[in-house]
Amino acid sequence: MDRLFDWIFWITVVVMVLVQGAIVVLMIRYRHRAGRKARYIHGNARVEIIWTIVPAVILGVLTYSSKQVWTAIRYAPELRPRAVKSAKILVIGQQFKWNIIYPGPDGEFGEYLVYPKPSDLRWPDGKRHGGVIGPRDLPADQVEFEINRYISVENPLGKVYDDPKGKDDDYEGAMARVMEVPVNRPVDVYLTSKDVIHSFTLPNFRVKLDTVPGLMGVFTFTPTVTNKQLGPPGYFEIACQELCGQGHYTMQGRMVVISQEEYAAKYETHGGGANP
Ligand SMILES: [Cu+2]
Repeated sequence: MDRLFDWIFWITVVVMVLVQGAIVVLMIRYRHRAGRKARYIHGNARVEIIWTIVPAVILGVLTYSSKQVWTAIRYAPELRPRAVKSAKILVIGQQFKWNIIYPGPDGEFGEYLVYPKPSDLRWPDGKRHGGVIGPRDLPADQVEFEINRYISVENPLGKVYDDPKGKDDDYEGAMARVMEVPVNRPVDVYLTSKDVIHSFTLPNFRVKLDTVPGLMGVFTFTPTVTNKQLGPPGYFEIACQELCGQGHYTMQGRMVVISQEEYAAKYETHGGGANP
């Protein structure tokens, strides 16, 4: 992708120098002189054909190359061989923090972001809140308070606790924690949002994608060096690149690339407790 950036940059530089240079030369050559009259000319078909076809070919090549980069980033989970085991991470954006969730040994996420409505017979987690089994049983002046409490305090991720896929998920302490990924393994980052549109961005890896409420996006990248090998500052920045509210500028996170063994021990062994 960096090669593509370089190509676009240098093509743009060359075109800019040619066009601006031509303007300066023509301005000087045809500056005002007393007694000189303007001459009218018709277009030159051959020159016009050339300056249409050349940019068209350049744009065609750039489009084709961009499409390949885009496919590698966005469709890797479907296109790679089955045998390749990626590391999956679910990121839920919310004002103004990133929630980082690992799928556990089964490699699959449970369901999240399920929240109560005032008309619901039962609370989504099957427990009692506000002393009743469902928001429908609450008086009108209390229901908003209880639902807000559920969303912000009781079950902020809206986790569905009885989803079998989610039983082994590593989700506790998800909010604003450091995201850890294994080196030399494709990392699939699944992205969604609890409230507004954010944009999950890893500037060092040239990948970013909006997190949209109600939608699940995914992109893939492969780190090639651990933070231990790189030295200070010992982490990569996670940024939000969508103006998402007053605290947008505080919505930073950290990502650390660790060894494959360390990652497997921490996030892919049963109970997640193999590491001391
Ligand atoms: Cu944000």
